[in-house]
Amino acid sequence: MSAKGGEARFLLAKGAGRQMGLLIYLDGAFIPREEARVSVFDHGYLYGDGVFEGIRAYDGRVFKLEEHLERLYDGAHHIMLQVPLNRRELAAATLETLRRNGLQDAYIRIVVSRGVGDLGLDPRKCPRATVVIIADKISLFPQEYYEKGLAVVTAATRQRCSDTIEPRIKSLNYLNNILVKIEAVQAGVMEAIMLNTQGYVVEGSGSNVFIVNKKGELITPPTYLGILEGITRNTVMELALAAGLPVREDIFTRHDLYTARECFLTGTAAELIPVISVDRRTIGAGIPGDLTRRLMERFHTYVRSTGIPYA
Ligand code: PXG
Repeated sequence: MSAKGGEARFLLAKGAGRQMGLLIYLDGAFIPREEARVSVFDHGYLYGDGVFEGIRAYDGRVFKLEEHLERLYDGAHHIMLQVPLNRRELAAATLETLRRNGLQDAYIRIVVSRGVGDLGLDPRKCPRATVVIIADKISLFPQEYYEKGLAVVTAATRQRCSDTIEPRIKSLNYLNNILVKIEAVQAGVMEAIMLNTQGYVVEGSGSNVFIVNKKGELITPPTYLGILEGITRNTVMELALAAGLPVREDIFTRHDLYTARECFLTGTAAELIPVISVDRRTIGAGIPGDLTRRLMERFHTYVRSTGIPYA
């Protein structure tokens, strides 16, 4: 009996060990997942004061690392947050996190928060920013949705105006996006699309949006409308241009969305995913469109043929 118990404990420990195997970068040290903790006095926790990035690695190479770091440092610059590492050092720490965890395909989360300080908003209370890098697996939507497409709704929650928190900053303040996600969940779908206060389509809760109009043009909202300038979005625009497809940034409304021939969402976590209905209006033929599928193929080939190797 005791041997059995011992075996059970061992198996449990082995299973748990796999989980615990994950090493988190925290302020210069690599720490087991269970022990990687940030203070409750960190202003990232107290006030959502900080910036983050979500990055992917494919086949041992980090996709668009420089672009992600540029966005992170631009956001930090805007909120006057001094990242304690320079870009080269943060890139090296990111690659090292991947190596330490032996991950070939991964989702990487870099979080730079204002750091530990007293209660009170004043960022000067925080002498040093906290830097966390997590590398793990992610699958945002089940595989079947990439094949048959997503049903989405438009959210009642509007995008914040650029004169409030600039949507181009990937800040730790994601409550607006979470409210949009809650609307999706309440409607029984996986994602919701946001409009701005003028009724123009802007983006998803964690993704950018594209339509193919009746002329066969690929259209995505311009950044000045108030969106996160997605790195996947920019990649898809480049791939479309390279393939000779007409692509442009333009404003459009729910009507254009409902009457589009095709629609899809892009994001680092989501990659490229077809949308087949919006607010229960069928998009095109109600199946992933030809152009969407062609771009998905090009995207998957491209991500595996580029990026910074770390093996
Ligand atoms: N818009 C918003 C609001 C985002 O948060 C994107 C667009 C796509 O950008 P990239 O650069 O990734 O192509 C994002 C990024 C999630 C999750 O779990 C998604 C993001 C960030 C954090 C979490 O769905 N998306």
